Amino acid sequence: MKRFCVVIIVLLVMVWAVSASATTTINLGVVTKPGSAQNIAAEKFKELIEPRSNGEIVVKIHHSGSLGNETEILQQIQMGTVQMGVITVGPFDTFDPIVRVINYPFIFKDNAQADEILDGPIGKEILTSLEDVGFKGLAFSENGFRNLSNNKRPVRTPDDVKGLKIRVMQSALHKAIWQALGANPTPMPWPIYTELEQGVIDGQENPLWVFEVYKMYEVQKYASMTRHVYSGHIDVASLLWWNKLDGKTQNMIQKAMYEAAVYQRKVNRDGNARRLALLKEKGMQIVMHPDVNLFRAKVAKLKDMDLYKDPWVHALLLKTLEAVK
Ligand code: EAX
Repeated sequence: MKRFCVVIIVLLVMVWAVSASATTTINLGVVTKPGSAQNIAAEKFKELIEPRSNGEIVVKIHHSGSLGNETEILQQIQMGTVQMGVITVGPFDTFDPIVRVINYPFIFKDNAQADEILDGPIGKEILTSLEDVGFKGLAFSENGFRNLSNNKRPVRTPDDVKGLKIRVMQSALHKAIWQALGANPTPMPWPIYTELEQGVIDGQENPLWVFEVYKMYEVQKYASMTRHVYSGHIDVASLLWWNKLDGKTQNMIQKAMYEAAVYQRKVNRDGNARRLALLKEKGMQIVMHPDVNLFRAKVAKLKDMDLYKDPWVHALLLKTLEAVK
């Protein structure tokens, strides 16, 4: 009897060990709530990879800031306590200044150009650079082109921006952009509904899906289609964790994340006309064609500022500006 029990226990331990080693759980963090651009990329990734891995990979999406804000999620990914994240480019700024190249104001004229650069060698160089700070960069999904909203007045030129209290992401570059435009920018992590509602800030800037999903139309009267920054997400994994995976698993993750990103970019873009109509219906006053050339002129000096002084960052910025000509 005693021997029988030992055999059973040994068997149970073996079963546990095999099943434990066979399942990889990916904890994936996003700051936003379901329906958001980040969540759509994360959910598509989960949907693609779980069946392909025959149940060996399980993706747990931690959303709505349950792991903290985007900077905090990135810190946990760096440490390896969280395996993956879909994170807006802005907050990567504090970790690796190279990302400022692709958040340079007005750098991409349209979606096709953003895709061409981000899916090409320049995007690859940025993803690879992130390895120096503990991230395995997998792909770029997107927030989209950012537009300004505020509660004070319609904005057509930089003069209209003067003195507006604008919330920006936790990024030195984004703060500098709005300083150059004459606003009074305040870096704050997402979400910001309460601050807008209470009037702590006058405005914010984000792509159209944010206006819809986070009901900006309830707390913001005016919007201007400034499209001042193309706002990507970087879909990242923890390098510490990544390096422990076998090559087959790495390829499977890489491929599924890229496909999820391509899918999400399309869905996001397809929704913009509908969102614009919704915002008008909700009573927002929309300036469709602000004088973008005046905005562009105000921020042109940014490329000579300290933000881009690292020789490698500066060189990649010039190369990218050349490539988009
Ligand atoms: O989706 O913090 C921000 O403004 C970001 O755009 C955030 O991802 C909201």
